[in-house]
Amino acid sequence: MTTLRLILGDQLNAAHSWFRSPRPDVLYVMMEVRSEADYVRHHAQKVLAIFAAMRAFAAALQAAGHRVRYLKIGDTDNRQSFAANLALVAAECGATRFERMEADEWRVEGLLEESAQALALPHEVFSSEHFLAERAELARRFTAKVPRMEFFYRDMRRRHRILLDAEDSPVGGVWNFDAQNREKWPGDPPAPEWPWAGHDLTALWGEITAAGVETIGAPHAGRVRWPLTRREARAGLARFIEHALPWFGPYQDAMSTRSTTLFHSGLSFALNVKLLHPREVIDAAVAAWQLGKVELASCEGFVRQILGWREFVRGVYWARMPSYAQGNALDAHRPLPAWYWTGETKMNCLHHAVSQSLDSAYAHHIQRLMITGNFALLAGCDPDEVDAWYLGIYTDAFEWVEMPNTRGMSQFADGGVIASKPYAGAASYIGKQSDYCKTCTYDPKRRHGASGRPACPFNSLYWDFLRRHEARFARNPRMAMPYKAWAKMDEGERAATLAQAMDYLGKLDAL
Ligand code: FAD
Ligand code: DLZ
Ligand code: SF4
Repeated sequence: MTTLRLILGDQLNAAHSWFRSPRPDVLYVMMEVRSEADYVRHHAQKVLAIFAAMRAFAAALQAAGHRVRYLKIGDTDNRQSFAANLALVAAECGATRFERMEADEWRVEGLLEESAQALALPHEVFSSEHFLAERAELARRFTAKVPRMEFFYRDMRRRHRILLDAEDSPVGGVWNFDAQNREKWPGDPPAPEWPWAGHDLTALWGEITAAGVETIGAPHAGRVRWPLTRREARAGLARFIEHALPWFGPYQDAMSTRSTTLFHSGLSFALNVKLLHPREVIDAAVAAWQLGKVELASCEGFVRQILGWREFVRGVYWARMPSYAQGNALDAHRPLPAWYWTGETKMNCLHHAVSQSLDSAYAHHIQRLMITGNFALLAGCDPDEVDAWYLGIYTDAFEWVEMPNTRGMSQFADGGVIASKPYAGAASYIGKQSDYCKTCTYDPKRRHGASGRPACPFNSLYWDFLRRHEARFARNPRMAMPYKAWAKMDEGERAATLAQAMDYLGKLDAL
């Protein structure tokens, strides 16, 4: 009697009840497969980090006495898909039962259901024991009407008793300190170094390329700077709490040419492959506040991202898939400009955000939302292309979290399920939050004009975006200010601005 248990590349949860004690009747199977490496063009560091973390996890299980069958990408008997490899290993070991954890992606859940049918063995699905809200709970809370994130978050604070006082009210008297979290970073305090040490994965990179996997971005295979084990992830969490969390709040929305991460944690990869549990990350932040090491505004701002946004987008994803993947509420069809794959644009903010992403497989939230995402939104780029770009380029990109952020929060392609207004901004916003504009070819103050320092494309595209979508947004109270400003603008100024937008839209690749 052998039970075959599948562990996916983003299920590296050593604390899972499966692993409490070794069982001679259980064989764990892990596999590096072309079907997962190829369904989208991934960043080289994403493939490297996932495979290396999977190998380290398998080795740790074996060292603890568990039986593991591990298929490497270049193994000759690797059939390169979940279904075919499961059939192979089930036959090899004479499996009498198949068990797996819930997959986080709708696509993979379907593949594994089909694989289980084909195996024709008794089949059981377990929780991944990672999220704070289980899928059944999400199904109850995310019905036809999706709650607003703020109310979901307050509910999660109450349910999990996080940052509450004795009367079940939020500590500090308010639920949300967002208004205090919008400062520009002057360069002081100095931002911490990149949070992760390097790993020499040259041999693994050789195996990946020999197998023919095609990737984007810089592999930096001799020094892959991502956490591969729980021990490393825990150490990174401790460093973040000590050196960055105190400044997380005020500089949460800041951007700079001088720092890739600023005061962000860089923990998303470790969280998403489940090397870290969200509760331990939240508890570490709350403990730092209780000890007086960080202000409440920073602690709460950080907790909100994990207890609020991360769990919330997962709720939206499972409530709305598969139709969510087709949403294109703003009817956007332009191809993504070619420089999204090279960083070669004169727009300094985009040059930095894209180049950094290609180099490190990381950008922090406000770069994703207000630089790369904002531009694609204003230019009317096809959400399918935008989605594929975000799903490939970041080490933390898994569809359940990437898609609602991209299609919903950033591109408004879901028609407002996630965001109550589009995250559209002109150069004034980018200039206020960053040092990008100072050294840019374009003039952040101009709406139109090519002579001297040409007008910043974000400005004319912003007004063109508002005009294009007037019917949808003009009556949205949160959009009243810009529509009023547009109405007040001189007729000639409006015409010149829209003509500038037309001109830029006709030559996006050259900007
Ligand atoms: P920090 O700023 O230190 O935040 C701490 C943690 O909070 C993160 O590690 C993450 O787990 C969580 N978090 C923060 N913001 C969000 C959010 N909006 N949604 C869900 N969790 C959040 N996050 C991903 O994990 N994977 C993605 O593929 C992804 N794609 C995105 C695409 C777009 C267009 C946008 C606007 C955001 C996306 N995000 C994604 C959310 C967010 O940008 C990243 O989680 C964050 O930048 C990761 O860096 P960090 O660990 O330094 O985050
Ligand atoms: C992202 C990814 C990649 C590139 N490769 C593998 C793989 O070879 N084997 C595997 O088990 N998982 C991989 N993953 C992660 C899966 O795509 C992940 O399990 C799904 O994204 C489900 O959330
Ligand atoms: Fe970006 Fe415009 Fe500022 Fe240049 S001027 S950095 S394009 S916002």
